[in-house]
Amino acid sequence: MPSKILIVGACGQIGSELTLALRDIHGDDAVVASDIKTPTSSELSGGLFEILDATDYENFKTVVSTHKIDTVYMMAAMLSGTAEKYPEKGWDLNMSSLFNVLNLGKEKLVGKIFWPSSIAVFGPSTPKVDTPQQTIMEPSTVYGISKQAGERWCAYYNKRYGVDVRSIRYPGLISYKTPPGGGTTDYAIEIFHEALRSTKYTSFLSKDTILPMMYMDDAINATVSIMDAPEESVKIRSSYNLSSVSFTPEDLYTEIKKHIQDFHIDYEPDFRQDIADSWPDSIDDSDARADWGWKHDFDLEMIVKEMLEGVKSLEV
Ligand code: AKB
Repeated sequence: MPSKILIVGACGQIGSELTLALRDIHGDDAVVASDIKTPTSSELSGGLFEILDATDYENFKTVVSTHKIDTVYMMAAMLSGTAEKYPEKGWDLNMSSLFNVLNLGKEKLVGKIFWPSSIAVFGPSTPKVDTPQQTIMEPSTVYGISKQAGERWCAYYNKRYGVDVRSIRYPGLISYKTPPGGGTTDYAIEIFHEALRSTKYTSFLSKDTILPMMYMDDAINATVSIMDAPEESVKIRSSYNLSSVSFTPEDLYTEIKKHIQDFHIDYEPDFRQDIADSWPDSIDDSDARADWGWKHDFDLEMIVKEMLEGVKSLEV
């Protein structure tokens, strides 16, 4: 029987693009999108869709059995900036949604699971440059703590119950189709909208804050690749480091200015500066490259070109 896929958090920044990519690959009937709210994007509402509260195990079980789901992508999460405002809510959502999906795996109700981790698992005591796969991890944010704990639970469920769970530590993701929600790296998306809307952007991170970033198409490719990889080649069952480019707000501004000369930036760092300062500058992802053949396509120049065209197309 062909595998049937459930995407949880399908209306979010990654979930929406992942849904479209998986429908392209496997066909509309093989992919069920779900979220706690009804989709606003007409593209997403075209295919199979279920309202699903990821913190409600019974709700999960019903959707999984109704559609005979085999593979789940658990993309619902509260990101770093928002979780600092609502620490307990962030912890509850991020952990209970993960436990629900891991328990579906433990009960053999689903086969394969994808769960996203993040560079937020690292903290101020982590080596900042070319951060290794295995290193000191003392995250200082609620989001990072939940992702680090989540990684340990993934590895535990894999070892103890044989759950085939796979994960990636996403860097800051850049995309234009669906707005991000409450992340520290969101400046790198807002800047494009402001560059095209007005001639000025005020960055909430300082000009020299370097962070690992990635274009959404690369992130979707990585997600599909790790899920397609043979089980034995996914050797790390906590989460894989993943990297493509690292840049600062000033680097991004300079690249955008090559296309829009009359564009200005200023800097007013807010509470997210501390979060960004606790994260790595760059990531060593050689395990992902060696184990399941990860490689990225988009550099900063290409990202800027694609983003400007993409954001412009939304305004037509
Ligand atoms: C965030 O900024 O919270 C996310 C992340 C790096 O996981 N984009």
